[in-house]
Amino acid sequence: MENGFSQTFEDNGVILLKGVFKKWVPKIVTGIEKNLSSPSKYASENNVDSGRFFDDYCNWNVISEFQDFILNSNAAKIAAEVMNSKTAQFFHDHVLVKEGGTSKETPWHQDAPYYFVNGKKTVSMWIPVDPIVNTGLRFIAGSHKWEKMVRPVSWADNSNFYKGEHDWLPLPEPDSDPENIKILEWSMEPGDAVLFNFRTVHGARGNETHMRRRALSLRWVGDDVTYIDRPGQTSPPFPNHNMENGQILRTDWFPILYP
Ligand SMILES: O=C(O)CCC(=O)C(=O)O
Repeated sequence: MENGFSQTFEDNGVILLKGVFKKWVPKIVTGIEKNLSSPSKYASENNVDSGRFFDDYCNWNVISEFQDFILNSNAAKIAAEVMNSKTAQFFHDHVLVKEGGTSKETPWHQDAPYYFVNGKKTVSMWIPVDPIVNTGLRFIAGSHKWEKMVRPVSWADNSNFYKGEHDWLPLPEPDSDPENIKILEWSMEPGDAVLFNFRTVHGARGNETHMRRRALSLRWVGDDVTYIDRPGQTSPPFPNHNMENGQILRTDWFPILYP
């Protein structure tokens, strides 16, 4: 692992790791194709005008290739290291497929407000299995340190994700303010990963290429994380979880995989 691995993540809220999961790509591809052919009740097509933007989550218990990857790769160890946490607790898996010819952008957002997770030590790992040029995630450097969170929206139509009035920041428009907002983005190869904090603001362009853009995101939490109520049903919802504010996430649903 490169020197300053954790420091770069701490400063920018995101880090690119080249080739870390390269040998797992065939398994992840098989898992994604299984998911596409047999979506769960949570799958969404995200209301696109052209192409396809599919996403689905929480399938690692039924897709053996995902389970193998999550349990037997060094993902948990990397998660603990980058979060600077003694433990890495698995939160969920998320498949995201933006087919070629899909103009729909992924809105700028943070993962945190959609989740019932409170704490600084968090990491999402976005792992593409197709080459990425101009179609990958884009990050606002340092945005994980913003005090308030950005208004979470429905990806289908950018409407408010939670009902009612809440003290969110408005959706940022980083492309119109390049002098003040630094965007980080990279070309990527299959099996590379971008790791980012749940509070790092990110989004993506449409996929105007002729290539598929399939990715698996793994979500991890660290040793300072506890359950927090949000103003409505979260995404994923995890019905009947029976947790209360301040509890650590129940380990029978969210296993500690490192150490
Ligand atoms: O793949 C995308 O377009 C969005 C992915 C994302 O927001 C995430 O993995 O947190």
